[in-house]
Amino acid sequence: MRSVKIVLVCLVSVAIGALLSPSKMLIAGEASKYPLDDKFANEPAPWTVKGKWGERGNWGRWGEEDKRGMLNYITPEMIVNAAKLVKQGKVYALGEEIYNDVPRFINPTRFGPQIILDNDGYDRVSKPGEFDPKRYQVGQTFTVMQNHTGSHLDTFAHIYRENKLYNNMPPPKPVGTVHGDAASVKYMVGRGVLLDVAKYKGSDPLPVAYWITLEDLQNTAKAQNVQIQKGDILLVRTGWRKMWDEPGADGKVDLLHTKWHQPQPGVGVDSIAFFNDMEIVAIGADNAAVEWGFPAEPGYVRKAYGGFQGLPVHPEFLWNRGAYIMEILNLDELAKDQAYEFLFVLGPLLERGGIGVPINPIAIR
Ligand code: UVW
Repeated sequence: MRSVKIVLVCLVSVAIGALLSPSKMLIAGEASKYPLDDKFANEPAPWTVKGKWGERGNWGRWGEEDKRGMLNYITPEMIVNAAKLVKQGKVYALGEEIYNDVPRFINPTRFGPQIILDNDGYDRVSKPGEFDPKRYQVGQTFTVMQNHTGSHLDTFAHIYRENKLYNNMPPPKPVGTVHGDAASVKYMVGRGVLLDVAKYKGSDPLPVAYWITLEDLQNTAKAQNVQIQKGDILLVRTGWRKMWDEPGADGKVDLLHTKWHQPQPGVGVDSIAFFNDMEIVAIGADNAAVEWGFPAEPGYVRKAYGGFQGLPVHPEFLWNRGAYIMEILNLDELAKDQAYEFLFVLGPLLERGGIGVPINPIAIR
């Protein structure tokens, strides 16, 4: 009898232990950790439902051959109106400088850009270290870089599903990609709006893994006295940029940029319907991926859209709506000047087959 009791006590303890084990406690805690993630758990992902013009979202909206997606939404009249925001002639460069240690998500493929000085041949026509007054010296460089490092534009071929790109275009191939590439973008000009959420929330940067809600975006706009309009190019400031150069625990330079690589604050799925209703042409931010949940929080399993485990704003913008994403922007100068609406101008390198492209967008007000 005594041994039966001991066995029972053991079983009960094991059961309680299992319930309270770290992984179970994590799962129990997850239900309310990101309530908006829970809220969208049973919603169908917007890119899984039939679109108004064709198979999906904005597919077919501008014809079967269209490669520019939401850029078609911006009319000449909208550009004229955006140009009217230029009052001071003040210009802002929103791109990070490109150098070997440019902010980026570091993984085996996203190495730092290599900008390398060419051999110019001068040393072959005059002695090394001597200057021939009848000649000049020539500096040239070549650049080797991964397109998604530093400030960059995600083009449509970056994210695709069912072996198709936005607008039912064929998937990219190593040579000869002519859809969803940087060359297809041509230009992006329109009304730009900065939402300085870090300032609005009084936390610069926003906390680790902070879910920027639709309410945050709308309240920020209200606090800044600026209206989000249809066809805008929306820039969201999280303040995360400064984390790149944060020292390590020993106070020394952190070559791994550990703090920057914590789960970053970003926009969540509760804003997706709003972006669609407002015909947002592009969204940009000063963090790695614009959206919440990157990099993934260890131990957290995403709930929204039946547990979709990718970054949902990416397929929604790049695949479903034919809209664009810009990452790792420098929005600090705009924020300092409280420049919340401006003419936005981007002329990406017209790289044929380039999926994603380094950018330096210009804001003028
Ligand atoms: C990330 O998702 C981190 O960046 P990108 O969209 O350029 O891949």
